[in-house]
Amino acid sequence: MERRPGKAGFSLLELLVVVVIVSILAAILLPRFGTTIDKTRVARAEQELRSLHLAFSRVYFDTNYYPSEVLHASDVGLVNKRFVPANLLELWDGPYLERWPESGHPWGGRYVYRHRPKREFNFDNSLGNEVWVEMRGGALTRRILNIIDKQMDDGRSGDGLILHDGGNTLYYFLGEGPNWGNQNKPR
Ligand SMILES: [Ca+2]
Ligand SMILES: [Ca+2]
Repeated sequence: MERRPGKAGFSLLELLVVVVIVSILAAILLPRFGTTIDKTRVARAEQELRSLHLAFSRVYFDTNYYPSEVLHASDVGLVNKRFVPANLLELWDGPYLERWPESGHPWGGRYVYRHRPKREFNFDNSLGNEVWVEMRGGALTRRILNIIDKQMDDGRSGDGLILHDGGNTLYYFLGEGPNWGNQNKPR
């Protein structure tokens, strides 16, 4: 049988070339693909944080108070008014948000509303009226939180209006003011 060295050798070479090209492409494209996913998620998280900020600012503007924290409740008074005190029901002009992001943030954890003392967010010298939203848990990493801090704040984890620690929780400052539960205390 006549051997066709040219053809057989070329096929092997072709195969090798294809393998090399595929590995190079994978090396180039896979990290980019990963970054693209991150960018999309980062954009969604930033949009959700801004929506929450706006909604809480509007409910504060209307009722003169921020909602109180409610244990185990996600929506504390932006969508549903069941936690609004009776004397403020007339001022509540919601819903301020179409729905609370129940499915959580883009990396699988939750958004949590906080109204409690936080020294780092005490800008009015009255400790205890600090209000913020936490983005916590899931597959959050220090890198993701750094990107968000850079894009929405000052890029420093321990300073400014966005703080984060350990790559697991982001604290997003919303404002300062009394809440529905302490509306009789001095402002
Ligand atoms: Ca304060
Ligand atoms: Ca910061």
